[in-house]
Amino acid sequence: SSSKLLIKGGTVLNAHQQEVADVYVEDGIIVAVKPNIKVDEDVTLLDATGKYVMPGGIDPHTHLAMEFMGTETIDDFFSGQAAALAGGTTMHIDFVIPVNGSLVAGFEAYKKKAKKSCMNYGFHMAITKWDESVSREMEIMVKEKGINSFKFFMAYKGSLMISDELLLQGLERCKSLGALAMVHAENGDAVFEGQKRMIDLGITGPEGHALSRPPVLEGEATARAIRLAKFVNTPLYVVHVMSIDAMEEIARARKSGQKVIGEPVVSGLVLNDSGLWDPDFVTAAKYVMSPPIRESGHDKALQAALSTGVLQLVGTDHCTFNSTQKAFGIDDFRKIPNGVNGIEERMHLVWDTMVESGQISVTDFVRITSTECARIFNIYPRKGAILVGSDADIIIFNPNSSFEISASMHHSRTDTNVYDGRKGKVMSIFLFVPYA
Ligand code: DUC
Ligand code: ZN
Ligand code: ZN
Ligand code: ZN
Repeated sequence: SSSKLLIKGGTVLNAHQQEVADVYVEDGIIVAVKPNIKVDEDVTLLDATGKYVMPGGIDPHTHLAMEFMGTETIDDFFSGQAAALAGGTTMHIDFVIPVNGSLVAGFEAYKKKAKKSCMNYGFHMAITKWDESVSREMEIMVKEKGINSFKFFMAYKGSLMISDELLLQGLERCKSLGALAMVHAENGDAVFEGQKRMIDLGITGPEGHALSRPPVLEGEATARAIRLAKFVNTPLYVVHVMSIDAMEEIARARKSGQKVIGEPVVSGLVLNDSGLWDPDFVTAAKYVMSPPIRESGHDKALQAALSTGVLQLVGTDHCTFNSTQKAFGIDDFRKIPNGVNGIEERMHLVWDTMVESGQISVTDFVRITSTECARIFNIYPRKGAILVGSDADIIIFNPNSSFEISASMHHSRTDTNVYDGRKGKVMSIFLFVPYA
């Protein structure tokens, strides 16, 4: 038997157009998109009149079941994906972390973690050190495992950070394999000095985290990565663009014709640090992520850059730790596990911040939350579109009905939510692909 569904009368949104049409789905694949589709009686009918019908969100940047800073993220592939689905995101791309320096071992470990999955996912690979064997294994990843994007760390001195010399080798390797190089761009040496300064001044609380790694260090590393990518002549993807400083470097490079992609994350677009550093540790520590949430002004500038195409898609860096885990850093902000939630809230908050404010159109919303990610990572038009032949990862969005985001209602396992009290739109999610 087959599953058949007809979504009737909604406004179908794609990145390239909007139209009032019906969407007919069989066995998880979109079979027809046009007005007034007639079907047999065994077809399930859904009335979407007055609602938007659009491709499910794709989050290009998540960390589920990741071991990091002496602990493991509280959301695994089940709870993280449940949260994603509840918020209209039907696919995400997570970062494989190598095991004992081995990419292959890391990949196998993540395949195991991902057995709990209830939706499609993809993988990038984080490069946590650099040597000949990593370089060799990159080829296996690209040719045999389907991983085509590699992230290098310019921060996390003493653990993940690599030197410019090694970053150059990594960029060269990406170029020769036809893979996309990604960077976490903060100057790790300077962050290390900044952290010492804060501790010497007796600033040990969560506010010390932000003060120790200001926007200038993100701007410097972003500029350096862009120039090194230019020297090698290979495209660059800058993850979690959190500051005007970094965004302006990306704008300049793109204007000159260089292939640079900038990914802001929801936290950088909608939060700023005024009022964040509450004297209560737990209240403040939940906001600690890297790069840090910036002063007021960066948020609005990143929104503007997204609306003009200087930045192209929105991720989350969903990386959740509960209050007990955050408390590892109660005496020293350097030990607070870095990361905030967002996989469940991204679609809501981008809609609220960008569409409701009139900064982007409803079709742009689809582009920056879904289509652009599918294009960059080679999964379009199977994902990221409501087109004949695409996967039926479909969301129905009611623009006239809201709810309040809260830690008590969310689906993530974490006990806090950095978006508490904000508004989201009511939506339904339809996923008909069998996920084995
Ligand atoms: N930043 C975070 O906040 N968490 C995960 C890793 C990172 O770079
Ligand atoms: Zn629910
Ligand atoms: Zn990062
Ligand atoms: Zn990340």
